[in-house]
Amino acid sequence: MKLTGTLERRGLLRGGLSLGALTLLTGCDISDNDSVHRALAAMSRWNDRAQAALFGGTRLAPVFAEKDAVKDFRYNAFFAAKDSPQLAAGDYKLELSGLIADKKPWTVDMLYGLPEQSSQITRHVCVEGWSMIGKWSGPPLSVLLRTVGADLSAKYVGFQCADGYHGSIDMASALHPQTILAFKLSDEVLPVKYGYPFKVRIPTKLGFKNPKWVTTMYVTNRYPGGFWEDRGYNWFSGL
Ligand SMILES: Nc1nc2c(c(=O)[nH]1)N[C@H]1C(S)=C(S)[C@@H](COP(=O)(O)O)O[C@H]1N2
Ligand SMILES: [Mo]
Repeated sequence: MKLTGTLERRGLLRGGLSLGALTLLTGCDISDNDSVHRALAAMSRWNDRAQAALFGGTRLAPVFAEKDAVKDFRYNAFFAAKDSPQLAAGDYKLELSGLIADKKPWTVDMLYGLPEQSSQITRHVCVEGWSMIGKWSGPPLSVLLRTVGADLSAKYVGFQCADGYHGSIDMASALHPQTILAFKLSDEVLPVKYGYPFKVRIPTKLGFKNPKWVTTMYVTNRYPGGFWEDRGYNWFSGL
């Protein structure tokens, strides 16, 4: 933490590194695309770890008043809303894999019956340049992780979705009190296009880190990446 603190003060983490600084640090020739790419990827992974260490898992996202919550929420995915996966309560199952003791799949009834359900009015921020305040309700993801005997000392929780999307978060973010399984939006059962039967709502992270239509949850120590992360977005993407 001492090193990251010093770097933070020097503005290195906040401001990013210039190409010149990158050359000095890595000794790589910046006219060579491959080595620049490798160096940037290494820096980015280091930055993810630094951000995770700074985050620590306790900082809360701002919450808003009931009147601020937008009812007609904006839809986003890498395809049109009409093509959203239609998951039916009757045959839906959340599959569990990886470092989880009880891998029995979960039905919608079982999920919706989880205790400690509460509401949050928070801001969703999309990297594509829009943000919106909404009201989501459901239990903390930590309740499910504890109930199924997930290894809480593992590094990552990953999600696979019915549309082929996938994503992963650090364990501290997975256990964060505001990280919830959102079963409702604006006090109504989550509509199909917003991720029915649930979206993992993580107000401390950018919108793309909030997976919808989740069909598998897994716990692992091996870096899982994600749909947008594999295309160059920053993995930690904290707010
Ligand atoms: N399965 C899945 N989840 C996803 C996406 C997606 O394309 N597929 N898009 C992400 C992005 S970029 C955003 S901004 C939010 C949009 O959520 P919303 O439709 O509830 O506003 O979902 C995120 N989760
Ligand atoms: Mo997004």
